[in-house]
Amino acid sequence: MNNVTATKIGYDPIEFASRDEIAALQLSRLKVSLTRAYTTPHYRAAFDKLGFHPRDLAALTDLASLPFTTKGDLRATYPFGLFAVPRDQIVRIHASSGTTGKSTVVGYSQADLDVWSHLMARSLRATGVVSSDIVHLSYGYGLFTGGLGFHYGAEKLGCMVVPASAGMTARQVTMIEDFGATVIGSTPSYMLAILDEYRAQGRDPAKSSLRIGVFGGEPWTNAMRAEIETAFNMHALDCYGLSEMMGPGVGIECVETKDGLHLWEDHFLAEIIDPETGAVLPDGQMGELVLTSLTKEAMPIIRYRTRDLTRLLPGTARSMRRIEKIRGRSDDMIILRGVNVFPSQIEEQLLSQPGISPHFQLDLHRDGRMDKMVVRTETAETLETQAHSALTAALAKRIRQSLGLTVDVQIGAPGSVPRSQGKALRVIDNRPKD
Ligand code: DLL
Repeated sequence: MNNVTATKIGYDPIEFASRDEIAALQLSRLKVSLTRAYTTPHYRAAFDKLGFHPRDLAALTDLASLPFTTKGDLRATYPFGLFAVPRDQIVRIHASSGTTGKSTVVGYSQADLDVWSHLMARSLRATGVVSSDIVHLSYGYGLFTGGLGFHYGAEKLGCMVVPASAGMTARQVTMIEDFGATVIGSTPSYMLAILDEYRAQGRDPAKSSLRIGVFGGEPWTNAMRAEIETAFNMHALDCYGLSEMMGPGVGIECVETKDGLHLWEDHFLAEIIDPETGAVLPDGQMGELVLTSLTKEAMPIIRYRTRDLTRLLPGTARSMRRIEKIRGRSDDMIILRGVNVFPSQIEEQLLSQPGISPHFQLDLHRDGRMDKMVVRTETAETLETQAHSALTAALAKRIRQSLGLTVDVQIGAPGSVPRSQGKALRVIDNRPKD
């Protein structure tokens, strides 16, 4: 694998600052952020109800007494109700369609876009990207924050950007090869589609010019990392973010450690809560990530319930704390006959079974009184009937033994599982809602 070395040249001093310095900066910025939020009817009503005024904040821990913000609050104030600056200071909006209900809108001032570009540039630098890189972006451009978020960050770093967007996979491969891209950004599931296309064109992905891939927007496992790194002979790093906080670039894995994602704590304040009780949990415990924006002008967000499950870990390559790779969203957790399982756990099993492709979908339905799950995946290569049956049985056994779940396994021919161009649709739940 190409060697990537990190030096401190060009880095922001705060990335290596002491915890005390970071906490002091957070406290002063939190006061400003709460004051900004208080100018919106939503937060004014929420804080007034508690008899809280932003000037009352004395310590970071005081934040725990304030109410959460949820996706529901964004829907209730749709489209522009949470904006804390006059409409004419908003220079960009993004929106998420969401899988259920109304879409949500987020707005940015020019200063917000500048912070975002800066943090994406900082994130890409942490993955080993340098100004001489050619960055091919296969994240969707548009209302999704992936494309433009990476685009501005890579340009800020001085890279040459290829704004490919997602789709037309055969052309993506042509562009990567013709332009000699050294870095790629895409959702991890779309990277697998690009990998398939390399093979379909008879090209060896390991011989591509790519040396770094920065993947995010959806959960993916370390097993998937190994698959992508081996196939392309490159580094695959995880990038976390969400529209409500900014977009991509809230947290990033550093190439020197690849041990979870450093959160940019100078701009976001992180808490982990028990998703049932809402109580704040100590570092190291698994729970739901709650984020507060510290520098956002147009749309400050206080204690946003991300629904993403992870835990907070001490800093390593940077002083700022890390989150463990996101296990999944609490709303993606499948409860099948009383067993809790995340799609990422199935992904790990599929990737540890030789002969299976990493593409999959989980189909849930009710059969009589019984809830059933069909794991739909496909073979890496076309197989004889006998080998196919043996592989089906082996995979079902592996899932039963590792996760304690009896599932139906259906292994189709290569290419039979629908491919995504953005975030993969992993779970199709057709069980009656009772
Ligand atoms: O997905 C921002 C993004 C784009 C991040 C490209 C990284 C790369 P949303 O569309 O608002 O924003 O979706 C946010 O996606 O709450 C997580 O559930 C999930 N997600 C994002 N990054 C990761 C990741 C963008 N690295 C939601 N691992 C978040 C796991 C992720 N889940």
